[in-house]
Amino acid sequence: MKIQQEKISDFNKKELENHKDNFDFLASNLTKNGHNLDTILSKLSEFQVAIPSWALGAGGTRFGRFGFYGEPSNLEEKIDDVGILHSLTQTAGAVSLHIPWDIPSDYAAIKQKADALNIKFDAVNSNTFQDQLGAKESYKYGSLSNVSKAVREQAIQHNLDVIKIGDKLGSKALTVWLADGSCFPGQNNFQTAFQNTQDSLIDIYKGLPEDWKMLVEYKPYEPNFYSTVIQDWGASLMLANGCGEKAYTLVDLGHHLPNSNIEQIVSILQLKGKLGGFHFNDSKYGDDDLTVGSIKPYALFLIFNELVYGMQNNPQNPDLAWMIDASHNVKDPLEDLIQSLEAIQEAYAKALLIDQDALREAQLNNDVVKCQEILQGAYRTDVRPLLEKARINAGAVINPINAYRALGVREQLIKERGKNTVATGL
Ligand SMILES: [Mn+2]
Repeated sequence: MKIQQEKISDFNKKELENHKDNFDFLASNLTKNGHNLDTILSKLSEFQVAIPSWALGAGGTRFGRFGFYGEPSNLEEKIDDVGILHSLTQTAGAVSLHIPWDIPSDYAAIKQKADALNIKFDAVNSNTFQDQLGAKESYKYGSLSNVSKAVREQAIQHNLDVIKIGDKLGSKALTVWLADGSCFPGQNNFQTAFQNTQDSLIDIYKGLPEDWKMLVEYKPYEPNFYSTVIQDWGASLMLANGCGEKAYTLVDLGHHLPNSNIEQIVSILQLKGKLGGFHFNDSKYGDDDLTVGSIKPYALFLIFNELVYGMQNNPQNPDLAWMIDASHNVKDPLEDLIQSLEAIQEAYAKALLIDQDALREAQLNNDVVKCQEILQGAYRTDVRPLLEKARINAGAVINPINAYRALGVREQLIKERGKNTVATGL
């Protein structure tokens, strides 16, 4: 299914008047306060977030999985779904593949399909947290950190294969997330596991093409509940530094212990030029993978404040790989992703409204109240008309959820794919 441009224009006609009233009111206030709307709008249009292939179907829990009708059952259909998201929002111009779930059977055809929908291939993700059918070695006790050299070699080879697949599609980064760790005290020697991981990552790093990055993702616990080899940003940064300048730390919002100051982590990583990628989601308790901005929107805004500061002040840090890493158990996955994309744009837009000069001055004067007023003044602004305007400028719809429903996208997908399709993934 492909959404035709004329349907988007028709849909926008119905909502244009309402949008214009709201936008004019906001625009005149912002302009009065010295903001350059064109700059903000073009930054919003440029900000593209990758959709991971595994988020297009229903996710599961440890207790069960409830499918969602009309899910994509192969890579072609997954790219079609990202195409739908991108035509409605014009902010989802990339897909992040997971190998072995998404190995193309025809590379040229897949590339052609993605090109036609204006979708790029973002970082590719390896998988050494599951055993694959017919694999000689098992990852039950770890992959890159395993005490067995044969297991480590199999896991290294898998990552090298993933790089080759990504390279054929035009990806420029490999994301490594390891489930490696231990469930009980004494099970692992921490130092051996860490050193094995470092050595394995160096072997993978040697296989990176010149213009590629390696992104090392961390997570404190789960599936191992006593220790994880790459448990925090410090471990990730040490491993990245041990590999070389093309290796970076990747921050996933859900991969922190409760109440961690994530904005401070991303800030310092950018100062050191070592923040490579970012995974968006939200959580109440742990790695809940809920819709972005659904639980802690102010925390997301504070993180964006630091990201915006870093993008403006840290040329030593490369452009980031942005991705949504969420899972959908009760919502239509595409509606959920539209809500996440909106929340990301909203937090970004609010962070762009922060008067950085005034904030710096208030900080220099130790005017704590003023600092808070500046941040919260930006946060309390309803920026939704700005996002609508950015979407109109980019040829997307004013209100993506309304359009998705009015156009009967899910009904059409069910008609095309049937009710019982199951997306590969978790
Ligand atoms: Mn992640």
